[in-house]
Amino acid sequence: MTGLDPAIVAAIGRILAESDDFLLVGHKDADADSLGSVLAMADALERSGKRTYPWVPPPVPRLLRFLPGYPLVNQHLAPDHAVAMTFDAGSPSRFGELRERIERAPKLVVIDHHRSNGGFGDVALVDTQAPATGELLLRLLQALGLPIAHGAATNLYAALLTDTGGFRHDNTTARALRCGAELAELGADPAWIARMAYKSQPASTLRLHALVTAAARLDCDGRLVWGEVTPAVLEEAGAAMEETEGLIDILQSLDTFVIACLFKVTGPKATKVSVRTRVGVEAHELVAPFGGGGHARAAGADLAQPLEPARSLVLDACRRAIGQLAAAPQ
Ligand SMILES: [Mn+2]
Repeated sequence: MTGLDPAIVAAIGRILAESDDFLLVGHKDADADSLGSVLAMADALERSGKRTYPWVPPPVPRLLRFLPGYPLVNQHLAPDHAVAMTFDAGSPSRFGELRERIERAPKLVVIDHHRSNGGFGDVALVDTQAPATGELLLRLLQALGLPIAHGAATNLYAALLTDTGGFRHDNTTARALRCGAELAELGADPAWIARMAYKSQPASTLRLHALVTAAARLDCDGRLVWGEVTPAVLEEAGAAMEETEGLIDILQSLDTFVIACLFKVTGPKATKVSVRTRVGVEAHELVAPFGGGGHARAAGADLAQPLEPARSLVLDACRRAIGQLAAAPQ
C-alpha cells in the first residue's frame, strides 16, 4: 500500500456516503487511464447501490471499446444534484464541452496524477508520483473498502498499462509493477488487455503510422524529431484522428531522441501537439507557454493557430531546450 492522505480519503468517503448520484468524467481525447478510471469507479459505486453517469467529452474513442462498461459511457444525463468526480485531468480546460456542467456540480472530487495539476475541486486526491490515475484509484477503492470486480480490475490494469507505455516509460516503478500484479490477482488478464491495447490495429492505422513516420523530420543532430498529421495524410491512410495514438512512441524510439513532437491539425486554426522528452527536458514546462500541461516525460498543448506558425513556435522552444541542455555542465 502506498500512503494516501487519510484526511483526503475520509473526505471523499464522506462525500460518497452522503450522495446517491455521481457524474464521473474523464478528459477530452479520452485515453485508457481517464476512461478506465471512470468505468472502474462507476462499477464500484453501482455495486455499492449508487447511481452513476460516466461521461467523457465526445467523441468517445472507439479504440477503447474493449474496456468493460464502455457502452454505458455518455448515455444518461446526470441530475443537477449529482456530485462530480473527475479522473486524470490536471485542469478544468481538459473537460471541453462538459466544463460548465462540472463547475456547477454541488461538489467536485478530483483524482489525478499530472505534474501540471493546478489544484481545483472541493476535494483533490493528486499524487504526481502515481504511475497512472488508475493506480491512485485502486488505492482509494481499497482504502474505502469499495468492491473491485473483474471488470474494474481490467479497466484499472488498462489504465496502468497504457500510461506506462506498456511498462516501458520511467514511471514503470516498483509501485507500478506491484499495482499490476494486484490487478492481475483481482482478475485482470494482462495478455488479453495488451492484445486489445496494442495488437488490434486496423490496416488504416498501420498505413497512417507508416506515412507519418516516413515523413518525420530530424533536427539538432537527431535529438529533435517531429511528425505531422494533416487532413491529407489521414485521407491517404483512410484513418481517423484517434488512430494517431501510439505514433509518438514510434518517433521517440529513435536512438538519438531527446524531444519528439507530433503535430496534429485539428481545425483550420487549431493545432494539437504531443511532446515526449528524455530526462533533462521537462515536457510539461516546455508546453506551458502554449497553455499545455502534462507530465515530466509526456505532455501536450492545443494551440489556436494553423499548423505552420504553431509548429515553428513549438520547434523553436524545443531547439532552445536542447541548446540549454548542451550548454549545461554534465
Ligand atoms: Mn494518466
